[in-house]
Formats: sequence, C-alpha cells, structure tokens
Amino acid sequence: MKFLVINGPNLNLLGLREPAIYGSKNFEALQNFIKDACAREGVDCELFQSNHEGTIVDKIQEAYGIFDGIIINPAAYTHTSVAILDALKAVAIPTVEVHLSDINSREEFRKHSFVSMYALKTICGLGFDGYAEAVKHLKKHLKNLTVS
Ligand code: CA2
Repeated sequence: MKFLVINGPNLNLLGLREPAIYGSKNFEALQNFIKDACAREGVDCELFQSNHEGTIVDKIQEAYGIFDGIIINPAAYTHTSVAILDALKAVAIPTVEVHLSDINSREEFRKHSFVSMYALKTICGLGFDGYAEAVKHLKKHLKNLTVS
C-alpha cells in the first residue's frame, strides 16, 4: 500500500510563527512524524510539499496508477482551489484531507473547503496527530475495499 502525502503552501515554514495555531514544531518534524506514522502502519509513503497550485495539480495527476491513497493538507488552497478538487476527482484516488488547526472555529473564509467535496474524510484540529489518523483511516478504507 503506497500513500502520497501532499502539504500545500507555507507549511514548509511551520514553527516559524503562529505557534498557538499550528504548534511550535517545524516542517522537518512534521515530515518525520508522517514517515513514522506510515511505517507503524506498514504503509509506503512519498512526501511532497509545494507552494504552487499547478505543481500540486501536476503531482496529483502523476499519482494516477502509482499511489493507492492520498493524504492532503492543501493549506490556503483548501479554500480557493477548484483545480485541486478537479484533479483529485479526475484521478479518483481515495483521499483524506488534514488540517493542523480546526478550520471550523477560525475565520469565516476557512470554513469552506473545496477538497472536502471529494475527500473521504476531513480531519482537523488534531495537529500532527491528524496525519496519523488519516493514515489509519485510509488504510482501513482500502483494506475494506479489497476484502469485500
Ligand atoms: O490548519 C491547517 O493545517 C491549514 O491548512 C494551514 C493553512 C491555512 O491556510 C488553512 O486555513 C488551515 C496555513 C499554513 C501556513 O502555515 C504557517 C506556517 C508558518 C507560519 C504561519 C503559518
């Protein structure tokens, strides 16, 4: 089982500012956390981060036929990107959306997510743990698909 984990714009600067919202650990710590979470579940993973919408769309398109599942924190593109939503729909790879913060209890504009219109599940407000939950959820979903 192979997962692609995508992190969107500015998440590479994690830990630099707004620790009350995003925590104080940096992006390298997040990447290590995700790798460990996948290893614990026996899942292979590739981690990808980009600040560019089109680059994320390209990566999702390239995932077709290669990855069994996608975990994505689209960051600010969550609230704006029909292109990322369409790419996920086009490749039809099971996807779980993750947010470090609770997007529903912040500014009004963060409450709407285009990606959640496709994602199996949206996990938010759990910090790094949200990615570990996403790995477990996606693995369980894919196992159920192969059993039945
Ligand atoms: O809570 C999340 O994970 C978000 O996806 C993070 C995005 C935000 O636009 C979404 O509404 C919710 C922002 C990521 C930016 O991260 C920062 C990194 C360093 C300093 C400040 C923010």
